[in-house]
Amino acid sequence: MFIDIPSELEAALIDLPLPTWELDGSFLTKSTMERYRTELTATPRFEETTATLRHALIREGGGYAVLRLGNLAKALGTGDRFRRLVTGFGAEVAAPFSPFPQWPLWKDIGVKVAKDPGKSSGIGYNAFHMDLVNASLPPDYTTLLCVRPDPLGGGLSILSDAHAAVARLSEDCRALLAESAYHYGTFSDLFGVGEEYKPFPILDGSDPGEGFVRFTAKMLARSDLSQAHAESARKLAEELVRGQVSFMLKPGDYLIVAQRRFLHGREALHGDQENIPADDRRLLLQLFLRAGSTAGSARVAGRCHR
Ligand SMILES: O=C(O)CCC(=O)C(=O)O
Ligand SMILES: [Fe+2]
Repeated sequence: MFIDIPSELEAALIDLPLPTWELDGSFLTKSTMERYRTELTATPRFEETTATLRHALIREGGGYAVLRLGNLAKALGTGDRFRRLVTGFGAEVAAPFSPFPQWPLWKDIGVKVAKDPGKSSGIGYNAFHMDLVNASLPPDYTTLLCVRPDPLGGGLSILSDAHAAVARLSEDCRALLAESAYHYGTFSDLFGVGEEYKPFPILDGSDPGEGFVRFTAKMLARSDLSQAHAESARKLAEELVRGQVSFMLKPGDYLIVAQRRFLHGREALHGDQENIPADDRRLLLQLFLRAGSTAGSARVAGRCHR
């Protein structure tokens, strides 16, 4: 689901100087959200564009969208002015926040050649997962803003409808996935995402769009699971790959993923990343969104939930 920005909106946004944002703890303040909304809704076709965006995220079978902001990135660069506009778009979906104390709001996902290649910032295949899988309240949305793609052409984004994948599994397999028998990773010092959840069930019986399919395929290689549980997790991972879509994010593309619906990951970067100067390497910026406490998400809830 790719959403282009109408040219009259682009032109207006290029001339719109949004003020610096303020944080209240790890969340964007309500007053910043209101100020951004007031400024942005005065631009032509902004509301219709964000309505399209919200619909892509909550319609049946939906759950991700890419806002194409490349012309804005070209005109403004990818510094503060551009980031304020993108934060304003994010805030129209749900409340922006940072679970990581060391990152102000946006977190850099660069390329670290020495890191576990299968993890964030690694150079390898980043298998299907949800972000903050081992938190009791993971972010409702994870969002990725592309500053620079891999200059060697790798790093396709991959997405898969988690509930559709689960629906293709046998009942026995689903019963195993509903047991509190899975764990992954460490947990410390995180804001706004509840407590550590360990062990957790992958399935909690809720409907698409409501509960999470609490899964990361990274647990297959990195967590000690019983044979039966590992086997059912492997089957889910296979179904996710069977149903995947993949695409290359271009500079200025803003990917928003509803974590209650879709899981995400990344194909390996290409070639010899060590030989790419650090300033030319792939760079994404990550921002998380919490639904339920904003006018934006209230509008979503009003239209599509009971
Ligand atoms: O590198 C990417 O495209 C995705 C990274 C990711 O999913 C993460 O850091 O959580
Ligand atoms: Fe991720």
